[in-house]
Amino acid sequence: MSKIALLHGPNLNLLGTRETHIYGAVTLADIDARVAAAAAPHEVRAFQSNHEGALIDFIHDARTWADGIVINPGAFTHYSYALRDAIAAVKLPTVEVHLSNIHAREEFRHTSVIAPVCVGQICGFGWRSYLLGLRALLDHLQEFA
Ligand code: CA2
Repeated sequence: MSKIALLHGPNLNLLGTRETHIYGAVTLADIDARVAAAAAPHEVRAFQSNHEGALIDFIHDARTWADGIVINPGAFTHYSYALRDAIAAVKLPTVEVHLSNIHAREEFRHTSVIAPVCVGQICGFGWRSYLLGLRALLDHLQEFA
């Protein structure tokens, strides 16, 4: 069985309470529960932080127990070279996910500095982006790990 680290970046703890027209009405706890249910019998350990360093620490620690990472880096997607370096350093297969279609939004969201160190990126499917990202990661692990 695989162990999956599920990471959520800044402000995603507010999901379901504000900006529901963009991000949907589903809460982060709902997403974690849906991902965990879809992943069974694989194990998912979820973590959200508004702090870059805390996300980086979690990624470093994941090196000791995880087989792969699903991450929604939030706005860090667009500028955090530190998060990118952490993902590259641990060498765990990583799938980047986004609720919204970042390529159809403001110009600054079109760039991901995280995507080049990921297996792939899924965006635009609301909370289902997480399920698609999980499926893609599990298939990748089965084929290549
Ligand atoms: O579409 C996504 O999943 C994003 O990663 C969400 C980030 C945004 O900065 C990225 O460009 C795309 C923002 C997350 C903010 O989440 C909120 C949730 C509820 C209320 C306010 C913000």
